[in-house]
Amino acid sequence: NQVSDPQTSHVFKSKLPDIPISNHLPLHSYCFQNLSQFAHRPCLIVGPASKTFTYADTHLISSKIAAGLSNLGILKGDVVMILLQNSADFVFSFLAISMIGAVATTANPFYTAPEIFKQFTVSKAKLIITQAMYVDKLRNHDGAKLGEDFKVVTVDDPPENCLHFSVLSEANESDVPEVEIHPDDAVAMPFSSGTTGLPKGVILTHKSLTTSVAQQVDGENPNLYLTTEDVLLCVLPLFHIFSLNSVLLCALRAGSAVLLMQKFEIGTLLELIQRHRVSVAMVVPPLVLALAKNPMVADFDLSSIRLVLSGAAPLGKELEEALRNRMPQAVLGQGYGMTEAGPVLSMCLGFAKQPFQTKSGSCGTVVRNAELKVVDPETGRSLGYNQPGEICIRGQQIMKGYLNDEAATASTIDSEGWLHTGDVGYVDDDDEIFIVDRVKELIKYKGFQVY
Ligand code: 4UW
Repeated sequence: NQVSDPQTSHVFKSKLPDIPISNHLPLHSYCFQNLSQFAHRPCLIVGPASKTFTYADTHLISSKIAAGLSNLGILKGDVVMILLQNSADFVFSFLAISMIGAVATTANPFYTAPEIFKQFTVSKAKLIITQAMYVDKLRNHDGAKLGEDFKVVTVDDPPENCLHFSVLSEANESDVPEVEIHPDDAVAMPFSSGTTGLPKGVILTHKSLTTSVAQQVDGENPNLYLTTEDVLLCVLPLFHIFSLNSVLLCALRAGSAVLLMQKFEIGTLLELIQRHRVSVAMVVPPLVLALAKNPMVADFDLSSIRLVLSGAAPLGKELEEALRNRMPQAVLGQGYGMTEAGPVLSMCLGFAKQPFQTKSGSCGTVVRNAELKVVDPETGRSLGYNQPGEICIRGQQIMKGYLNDEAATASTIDSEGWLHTGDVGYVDDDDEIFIVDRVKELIKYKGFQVY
């Protein structure tokens, strides 16, 4: 699937045909486009108590929160920080922010106070949705006063000067303001250091995220085939784009159920997989290690798992084989993502509705409706099959740019629209991508960026 292009001699495409993508829709409208077909099916299952919200519940509560945010003065284009572990409130808040045309900046609650405050200041967030235990990280920085210069809403008992989440969740859903959302408006702003320097705000638009989700789960033969019968494991943190996009948003679009776990604990994880018959597990290599090697796994029935998708860091062949021995019924494969790329560049075609044969160690094939090339870092020329170079991607899913950082944007997305990943890899004869190295400053610990 290598095609000629006048400017670049080698461009790789998916083996799946391009499809029409509804990326004119706002993200929440796109995700809920088929809602009437599964309104009464489970959408969110919150473990270990297993409280379940249907699709109709999820849509209604998100609409109430959208109205509540608007009542608190949040307008189209304003930034709201979500500083939460995985929870139903995270999901409702994210969708609500989309509904009013605001922008969600998601942050890791385990970051230090200065790290959180940097993201908060740079993104100019007007409001933070968090838990009481993290509020101390938000006090007394650079003179910005909690409750006066910015508002804090907590999902549990609010500390001094904070509001309770019920001010949002008990609002009247008919008060959601009518806003006109353009496909190029920002909806999410995760922070990433990219190929160089400190973390920067990555502007992901409605168009970026709808395109990315469609590239995965839309079409007659979706690259990642999910159904309303599937239960997806959501233990990876939703503040990271992998889980937000490839678990939550893809599940919502397809009508699958999402099993939310606040944190990773092997015993609880295994018990929940067994109890809820989890069918699709999105994981990172340290989780593959636990599933492949932990002796407790033998005590649980994991036969419901039909698909394991690993990403965010390299997965060794040996580890992949070890997991295959434990879960012979499941298709194992990888996805390759980067926050700035919207995020998915490639995904295993073994996950398709009509699957392809794939090789272990591969990061999948470039997603449909996108172009990928491999560039020689010395000469800038694009390379053919089996020759390693810097991986570049082009398509409507990539970020709009970095917030207030034209220089970093220009050094990442070139004048022809190619996003340079800083990853070194090659495409083999079967169009499968193998990552071999990085030419960027980034290192990763358990899939998290360390800059
Ligand atoms: N193998 C080797 C991989 C791989 C990898 C990523 O934190 P960020 O910016 O973003 C991510 C996103 C991962 C992701 C998103 C959606 C998805 O479906 C999926 O598939 C499972 C994965 O990690 O870090 C980006 C950097 O992480 C490395 C690579 O260096 C990339 O530039 N990376 N995936 N499969 N390395």
